[in-house]
Amino acid sequence: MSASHPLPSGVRLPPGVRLLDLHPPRSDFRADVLKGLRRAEKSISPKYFYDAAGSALFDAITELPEYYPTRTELAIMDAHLDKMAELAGPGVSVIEFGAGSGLKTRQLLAGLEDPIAYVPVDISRQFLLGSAEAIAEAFPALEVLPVCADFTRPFQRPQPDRMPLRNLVYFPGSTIGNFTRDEALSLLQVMHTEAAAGGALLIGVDLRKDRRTLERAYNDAAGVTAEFNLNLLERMNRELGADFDPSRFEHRATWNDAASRIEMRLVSRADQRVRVAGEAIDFAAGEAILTEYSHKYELDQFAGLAAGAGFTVAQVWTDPDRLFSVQFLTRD
Ligand code: AVJ
Repeated sequence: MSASHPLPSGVRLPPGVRLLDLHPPRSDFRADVLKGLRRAEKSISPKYFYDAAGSALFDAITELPEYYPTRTELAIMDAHLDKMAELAGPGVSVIEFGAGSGLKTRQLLAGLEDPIAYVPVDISRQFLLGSAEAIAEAFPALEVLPVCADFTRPFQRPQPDRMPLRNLVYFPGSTIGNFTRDEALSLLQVMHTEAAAGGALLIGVDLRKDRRTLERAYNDAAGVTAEFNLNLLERMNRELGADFDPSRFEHRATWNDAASRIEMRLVSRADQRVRVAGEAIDFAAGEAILTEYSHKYELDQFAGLAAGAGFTVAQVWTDPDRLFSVQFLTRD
């Protein structure tokens, strides 16, 4: 674990950016896929959606008329940035879980009073350096200290040259929704640790709403979400030498009210055998691969979960239709 580990050749850090490379285990796509496809209930983690094609498709999703979360969260940030900055106070170090796409992060950093440091944490060195570079350019006074680590486990925090008054953990996008309650609790516990004494968490949390709105958001008319889901099959073909025929699978996204989540699946249209990384995987007609959960919370349920990790909900902002929330959580 050394900050001076050599970077891959060709990577040059801009001035003001220092990478702390904690060498996260390269998530093993092949092993994870085979394990997931051998289960009685086949599944693949949603983290594997985001190769280059998948990331571009996700960007397209955020622009869809049916997909309300991204634009709603941005509008909430826009409307209440002053109050958020007031709660955060001056001289914070912003620790972002996941390398930000940029827009929301820039908005936040621009609104804060004299932020000391920006610490994006991501398992992908490539995304991390891309976002670090963009932020460093836009905010020359900010210390940009990317950390390459798996944020689901506690990690070593880099020490900014200037002492921050408190840490502000930032976790936008309702990415928390991808995790089951148990996983979400343990992730909140990691954020509690990283916020450190007197620190806070600013988090985007999507809210429970009617089935129609939710199922539309994940079954858009243009079929972009279907493409995003089916890209997982293409990715296995590209990277694992699999022979999936995407036309023989169907995108399905349904609201599970009891579990309060959207469940995304790829459903086999026929009995078929597919080869993945040299192994035969059989599908019965109608059999599915679970690819994503997207949990939606009631405010009191989320407050209960956060309390379990040691956080107090200090303030909640929502849009007029109460579709989405941005929440400011504090810890002692
Ligand atoms: C990025 C996990 C918040 O759950 O809404 C969008 C991903 N999946 N459409 C979500 C997603 C299908 C998104 N998150």
